[in-house]
Amino acid sequence: MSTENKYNQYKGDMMDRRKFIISTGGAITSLTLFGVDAFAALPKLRKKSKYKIGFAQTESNNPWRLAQTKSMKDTAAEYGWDLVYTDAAGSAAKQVSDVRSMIAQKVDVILLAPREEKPLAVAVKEAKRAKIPVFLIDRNVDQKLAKAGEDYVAFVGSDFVKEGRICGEICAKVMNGNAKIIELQGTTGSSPAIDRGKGFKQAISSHPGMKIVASQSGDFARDKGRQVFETLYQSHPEADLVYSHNDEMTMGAIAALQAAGKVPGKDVMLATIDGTVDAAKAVMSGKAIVCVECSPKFGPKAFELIKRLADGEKIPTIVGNIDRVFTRDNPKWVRDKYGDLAWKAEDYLPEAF
Ligand code: GZL
Repeated sequence: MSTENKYNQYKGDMMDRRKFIISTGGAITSLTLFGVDAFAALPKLRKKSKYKIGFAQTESNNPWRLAQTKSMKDTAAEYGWDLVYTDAAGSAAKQVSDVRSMIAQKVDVILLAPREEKPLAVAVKEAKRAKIPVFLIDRNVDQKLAKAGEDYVAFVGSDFVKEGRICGEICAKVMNGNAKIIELQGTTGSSPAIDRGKGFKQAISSHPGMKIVASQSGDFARDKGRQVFETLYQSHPEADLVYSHNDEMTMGAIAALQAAGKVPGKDVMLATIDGTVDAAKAVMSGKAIVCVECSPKFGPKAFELIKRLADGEKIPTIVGNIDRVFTRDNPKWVRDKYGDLAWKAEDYLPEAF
């Protein structure tokens, strides 16, 4: 090969090598610049006698939220640790800025209940970059945007798909596989709303007679749930079953049915999730077929996990809740299917929130 050709060959190789270095260098830069720091390890938690814990709450518009907040505050007091509490008042954007303020205050750990799966992933990654461990409490973030065990320590909460599936299974059995269903969805984009809808549809998919005739978000709120149900029921008077993603919206639907001269539990059956006092009583009185538990009492479990993290333990990426199944009579077929999780609502009532 002539000298000139050898030089051109060398130049070409160098160009290829330069291109490779620029492209990979650029990729690594962009990975760190744009926060896709998938290579960085989870932040550690130094062992000390007292911590400053941030708890970023979504809102305080229902008994579930109030009970969750009380559980966190009571547990922080028992531990003697400082709690920095924020309330996003139903705004995901405010919840992101609440987390940013905790980062600025250099809290030791952040407990976050992401109001919606996508917007809060940004806050999770910013906390990681600030070397603050995050536990996602009760709700999750979109796993394509932030991952447990990589960007945050763990998700601590219920299996929402299973909650929805149990509601669907029990409704299908009680309605003999035939129902026109109005679905009251939780907060749009929240993991409980997404997955409770998924689980219920999975369960009824094997029953062609179980048809969802209308589905709309009541934002997990009682009055919004009432208004939404009223509108949907006016358009679908044939509906004979309400599947509601939480008790507050269920209570709204019951109020709307009664205002329309209908008898809940007779003209229209209801299935619900959470385990509030009102819902337990609705099951006991036959207004609701079933209430699947979703306990808000996260304080003890969350603080125990913080201690274990400080002790250097490997924390599982999912720390699940046990959700019981409350019916009025806890019949044999329910006990056979759900075992020890099957309870009579009246036996659960003293624990209800
Ligand atoms: C579920 C929780 C939900 C409750 C609602 O873990 O996120 O939010 O089911 C609450 O009652 O508003």
